[in-house]
Amino acid sequence: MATTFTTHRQPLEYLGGVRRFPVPEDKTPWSVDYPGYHPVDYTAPRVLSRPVWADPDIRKEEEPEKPLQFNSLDGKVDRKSHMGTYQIMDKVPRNPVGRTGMIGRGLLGRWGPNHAADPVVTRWKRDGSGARVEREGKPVLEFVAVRRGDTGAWAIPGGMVEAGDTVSATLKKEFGEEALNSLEATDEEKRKIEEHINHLFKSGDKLYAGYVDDPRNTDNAWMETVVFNFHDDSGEGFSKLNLVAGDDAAAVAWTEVHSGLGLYASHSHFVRLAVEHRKAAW
Ligand code: RP5
Repeated sequence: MATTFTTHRQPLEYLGGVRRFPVPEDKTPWSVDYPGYHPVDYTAPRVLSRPVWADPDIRKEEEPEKPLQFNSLDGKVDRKSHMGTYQIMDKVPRNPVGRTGMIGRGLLGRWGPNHAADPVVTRWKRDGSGARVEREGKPVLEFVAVRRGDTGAWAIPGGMVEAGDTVSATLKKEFGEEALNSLEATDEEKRKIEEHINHLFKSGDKLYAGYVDDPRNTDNAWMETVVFNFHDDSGEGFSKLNLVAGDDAAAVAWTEVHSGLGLYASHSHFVRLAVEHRKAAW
């Protein structure tokens, strides 16, 4: 299945009550002239307050202490894009997919790519006798989904790669925090969770690395991710996990995979990639 990226299907109402400038589908690509384009300029106050995960406001600062090194590894911050070299226009990166109706960073901390990692954790759906359930001759998958606290949408329990962290550490950390509530576990429980995850996440298959059609994207800041599939073929491993929603997840559940899943951002597409990889029912 080909991946198609859009920016025009994102809701006009941005999280936090700001409204994007509406961009018609045919005006999304930068290659199309659009003299009437007046994007709203928005960066959330939370981002401007300079938490550790946010860059300085380089459009306003005459001389930022140390210029950001776009399209490269900038100290501990990876500013390279999976999409190739992105352009810098008027000091700031330009979304490689097209116009979003908003300039600034919105809710995102980094100018340019904001890197995330997404673990698609799967097992086969089984009936009471333990036999695999099939649909149209193909086995049915289940995956661990979380309900996001911000939009309320169901999603893969992924998260941002923090400066200096690796994708594989982020995959484990985010799954532990969002699906197993490791943040609120006792030291002994934490040790067990870590042991479990290290074992279960020992071998994963990379499904995707690239742009995410995330509702927070702007013309100057966008989400990218690396997606891995961790699959429990026997049903013996992951089934023992005690799923408890934690961190910014409002709920967590093993969820049957099918074509009607309406997940957050590009997550239905990522789950579909796992389905194709496992030759499962859709
Ligand atoms: C999505 O946002 C990614 O695919 C990932 O699942 C998520 C990371 O952001 P947070 O969940 O940390 O907000 O674009």
